[in-house]
Amino acid sequence: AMLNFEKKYRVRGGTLIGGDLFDFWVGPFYVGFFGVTTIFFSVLGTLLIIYGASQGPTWNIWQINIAPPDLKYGLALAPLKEGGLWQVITICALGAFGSWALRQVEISRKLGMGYHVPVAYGVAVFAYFTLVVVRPVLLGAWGHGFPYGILSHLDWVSNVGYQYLHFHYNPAHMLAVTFFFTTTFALSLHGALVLAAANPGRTRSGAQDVVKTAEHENTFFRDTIGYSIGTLGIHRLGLFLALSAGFWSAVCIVISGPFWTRGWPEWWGWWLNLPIWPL
Ligand code: BCL
Ligand code: UQ1
Repeated sequence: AMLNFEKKYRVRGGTLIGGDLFDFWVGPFYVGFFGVTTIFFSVLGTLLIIYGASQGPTWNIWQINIAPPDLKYGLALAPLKEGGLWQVITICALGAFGSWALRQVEISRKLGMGYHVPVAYGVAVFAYFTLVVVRPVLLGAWGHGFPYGILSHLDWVSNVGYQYLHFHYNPAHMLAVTFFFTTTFALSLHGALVLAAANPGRTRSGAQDVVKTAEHENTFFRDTIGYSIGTLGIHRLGLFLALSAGFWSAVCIVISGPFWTRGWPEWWGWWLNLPIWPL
């Protein structure tokens, strides 16, 4: 079923590749060339994960693990059951994530919108790409990628964290964590403010009040903290905070090893070494 206004937006064109060949919808979903490649890589990747699980010791969903190759394979292809599967699954994942981003671009073009959505999603893909490609390549072995499994990837994060003694001292990790927390704080303020304006309750005479406007939203924050960033501004701030969280996450892991090999607490020696401290 199509909503009455949908037809107007279901325009041909805007495709990046293949012209009209894949320019079609299935039910409510636009497919396109990159819809086809997304499905291809997702299905293949998922089947390979299930196959990998079948070759492992458990079907316990928490314990299933598909590990990257041993470090001895360096940056070469490994035998399928010794990390090769992880390598092919990684290619499928990147194929699917890249296809998904390009499908977002095609839909943005159809609708005459900016590319903000694919750019934002691209930052999450960039963080994943940094974990499984950039850092392993810089360190010289695919074995530095993280294993695919629920508990196993948590173990990897813990182990890699303690390898640098105390990951909370990683300055880029500090920024990433702070941006993640600030993002949730900003979104909670925004969600609360919008709902408060949209659900005004009753007036003092007991009648149902009408929905408030952006002027009331501005006034709330001017009364509270003397500043309102505005209805467009809060969305710009939210995008900036969220993208910064993903960006600094990628930075914090790519510098761990390729740039700094000792404990992160020790990195702060630069501070103690400033020539400003009395003997
Ligand atoms: Mg730490 C990383 C927070 C303690 C070691 N840590 C991170 C960051 C984040 C964070 C900043 C992970 C988010 C990220 O990369 O997003 N850490 C954090 C916090 C604490 C913390 C808040 C805390 O103590 C309160 N960390 C510690 C302790 C260390 C430690 C001190 C362990 C002992 N931390 C590490 C290590 C790492 C982190 C090591 C990292 O490698 C990681 C990091 O920065 O990685 C970059 C980015 C987002 C992504 C990577 C997701 C990408 C998603 C993709 C593109 C799409 C997926 C689609 C999906 C498959 C589809 C599913 C289909 C659905 C079912 C429909
Ligand atoms: C805000 O100022 C604003 O503009 C009216 C919003 O738009 C609806 C908001 O959601 C929020 C949270 C604020 C307040 C934010 C800051 C940074 C002062």
